[in-house]
Amino acid sequence: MPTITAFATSPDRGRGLARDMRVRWALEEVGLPYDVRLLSFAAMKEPAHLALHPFGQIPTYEEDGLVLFESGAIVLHIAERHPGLLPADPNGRARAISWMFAALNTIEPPIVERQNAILAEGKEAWTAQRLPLVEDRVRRRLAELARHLGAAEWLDGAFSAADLLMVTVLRRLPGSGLVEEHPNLAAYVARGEARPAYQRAFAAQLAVFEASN
Ligand code: GTB
Repeated sequence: MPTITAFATSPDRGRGLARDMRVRWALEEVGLPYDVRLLSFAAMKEPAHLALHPFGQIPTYEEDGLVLFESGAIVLHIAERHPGLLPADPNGRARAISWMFAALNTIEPPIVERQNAILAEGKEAWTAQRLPLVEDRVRRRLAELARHLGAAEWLDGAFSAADLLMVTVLRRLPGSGLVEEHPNLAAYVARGEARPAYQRAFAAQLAVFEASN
């Protein structure tokens, strides 16, 4: 049984915004039971955890002597070894992997930049000027994504690890109204969240937060 790591007390207060959520969801989609080791912020920076994760973060993934970090790599590892998260045909699989990278490499960076502008730099005098620029970068990517998605249910055919990652990335804009500017994107996120595997993963991380309070 794999073991993953997660925040002992998540700063998102159980809203499933930290990156263990995407790993939990992937494990639930393929029906793989898992253990969770909860870490404090201090424990993440101690040698025992740094031996698993060079940057002292969550999530990590341990299974039969294999240690992985980076949520995208972990989800890809799970998807490659268990049916249900990647198409069987090689071209469809390659396209799904392109979309996994797009979620993490093209869509997530401006979203993280916006989050940093608000949470880490919100008190700086220049944030009021900079934030609209940062939000425009997010808007541009969301408009492009919405145009690609159109009326489709998922990014490329059946639900895949790409949708799993993209939905978790889009969920990092709570209360901003940015996703809601595109009704098809809002419906896409809602479709992801309605999946039974998502709901089990969400409930599991929420239970951790509730137990810590
Ligand atoms: N690229 C890595 C990956 O995809 O796995 C990034 C991992 C990462 O950023 N981990 C964060 C972490 O361990 C948690 S998820 N941070 C502690 C540290 O760096 O010391 C990022 C996150 C944190 C909190 C919220 N939130 O409160 O809403 C959302 C997302």
